Amino acid sequence: MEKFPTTNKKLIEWVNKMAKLCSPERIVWIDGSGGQKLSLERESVDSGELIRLNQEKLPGCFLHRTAHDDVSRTEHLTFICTKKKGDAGPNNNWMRPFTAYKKAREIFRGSMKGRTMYVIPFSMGPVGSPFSKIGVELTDSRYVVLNMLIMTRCGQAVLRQMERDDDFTRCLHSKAQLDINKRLILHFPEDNTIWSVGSGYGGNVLLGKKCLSLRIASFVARKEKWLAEHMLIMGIEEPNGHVEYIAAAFPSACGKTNLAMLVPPEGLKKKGYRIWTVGDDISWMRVDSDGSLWAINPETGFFGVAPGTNSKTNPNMVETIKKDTIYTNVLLKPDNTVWWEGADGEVPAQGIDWKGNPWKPHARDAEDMVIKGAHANARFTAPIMNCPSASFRLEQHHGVPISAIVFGGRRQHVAPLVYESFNWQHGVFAGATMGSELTAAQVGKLGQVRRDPMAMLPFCGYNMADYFRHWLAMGRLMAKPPKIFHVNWFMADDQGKFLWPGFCENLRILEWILDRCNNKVNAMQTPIGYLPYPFDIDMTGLNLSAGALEKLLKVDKEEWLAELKGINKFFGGFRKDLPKELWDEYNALLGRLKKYVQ
Ligand code: OXD
Ligand code: MN
Repeated sequence: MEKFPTTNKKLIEWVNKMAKLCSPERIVWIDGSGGQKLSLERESVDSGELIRLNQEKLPGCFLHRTAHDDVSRTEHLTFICTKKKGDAGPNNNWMRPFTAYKKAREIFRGSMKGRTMYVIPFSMGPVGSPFSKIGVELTDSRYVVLNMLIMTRCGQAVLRQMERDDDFTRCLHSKAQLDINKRLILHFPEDNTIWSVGSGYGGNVLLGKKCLSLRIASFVARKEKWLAEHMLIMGIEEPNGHVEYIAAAFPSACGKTNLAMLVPPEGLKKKGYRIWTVGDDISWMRVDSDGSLWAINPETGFFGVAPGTNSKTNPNMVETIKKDTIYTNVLLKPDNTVWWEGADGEVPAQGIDWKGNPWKPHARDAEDMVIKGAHANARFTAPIMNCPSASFRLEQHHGVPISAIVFGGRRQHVAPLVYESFNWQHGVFAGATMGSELTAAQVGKLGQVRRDPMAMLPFCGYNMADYFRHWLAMGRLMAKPPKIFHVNWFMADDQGKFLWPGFCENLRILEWILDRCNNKVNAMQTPIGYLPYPFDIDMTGLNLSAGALEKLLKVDKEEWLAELKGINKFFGGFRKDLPKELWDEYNALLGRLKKYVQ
């Protein structure tokens, strides 16, 4: 009989039951101590799971390589398992819970033979905060344990909390044989349970992240009347020293992480602006006793994309990942440091690529394709506390008050640089119709719009029509709801050249957003919402091409009428489930556009 460091009966029974299924050689409880972390790192290096990097240049840093077919989230193997299919909605893959458990049980059976099963008690959000949720992940992967130690609060403090509050999300993970044909990422929201098997990739196996904090949490949030969102949270310190907070949702590859920790451009820095990073990926938001929306970032780390990260695109991240970081699938340089496409400095003359093969620049594979040193989805896992712009409010149990919610997409045309919605319901419509054009990096027709409401399409753990209804209801719960905006950093001219420089210059638009929240500036009323007067955007030190700002702030009637056709088709997919309010917004916009004289 194992000795357990807890008296929580539910936990003991569940660990015993899962151990019986997976047959590990031993069970180790993660206590969150530095000593245990050091032993795990040592064991991982000995077993080859991690490579210790140059400790002078990159103290506390390691490199991990995944299996070649296990490099990103596998959405087609990800399921929401509710009793009724309609509860998962058209936005999710669905499997009957009985079938899902049965299928996965066959893969889990004996999968940890000869291995250690680690028990990781973790808290999403500050331990003990009424905002937070507790989970326990069982895993046979040391890489998972070491990543979870960065991404979440784990160990003794959580176990102590569990003596008081015995409810928790049961998260079971096994690498099993890392076989893509025996890989399943299963969510059982009705049982508060997640089972992930056959993968070693972060998004599939760090179960506190997408699986708990978005898919399961969104399901719970609807019942408990709060919001679990795929959003960054950032504080913008204004010249008067006051910090205002915004939450923003963008589909993948639209620069969420870069925005969350931007360094103000010179002119705005001089004025006195400064950014405080609360989170780059997930926001849990509740209506507090003051009638406003308050947000926490449930995580304690970044799991960011390495390629393209450099001192120009994200200087704060470059600082953050200089220590205590786990790199995954990047290039290893001869001096035991790392590199990726789009990193600072010279392209190395040689190295070991993400697959573990010798690499030289411009080398080509059998299909004559250039071999990348790092995988396009190579990652780093790093503590938020290492970030120079880390917010001083990260540990506050009620989080931060949200003044504005910002939605955005990647659109060459149609969506102007920024617009403000007329009210909450109109803002929900803007979020629900959000979309991005496919880039060369994605499967599909170039330029085709993929709708990704609130950037939650792969992460909403229930029927998205009900999710929209929940968003509408949340607006009615708030005495002072945040204003909702839509931004588009990616407008292009007819040659496809970006009209807006993006990156740190985006702060100029956030400044306008806050000025609107604080009633400091007027705006132009257009059919799609309020747009800035060009003179209200601080352009000091920025030379845009002639007429660019006017193009960026234009509402093109014909383009919007065409856009509405796409929205009509998208809404039609939800049939009678779509809330009537969204059709009302659709019809109202159509009416305003028809009357619009440009
Ligand atoms: C992520 C994603 O990994 O959104 O954060 O795909
Ligand atoms: Mn994300």
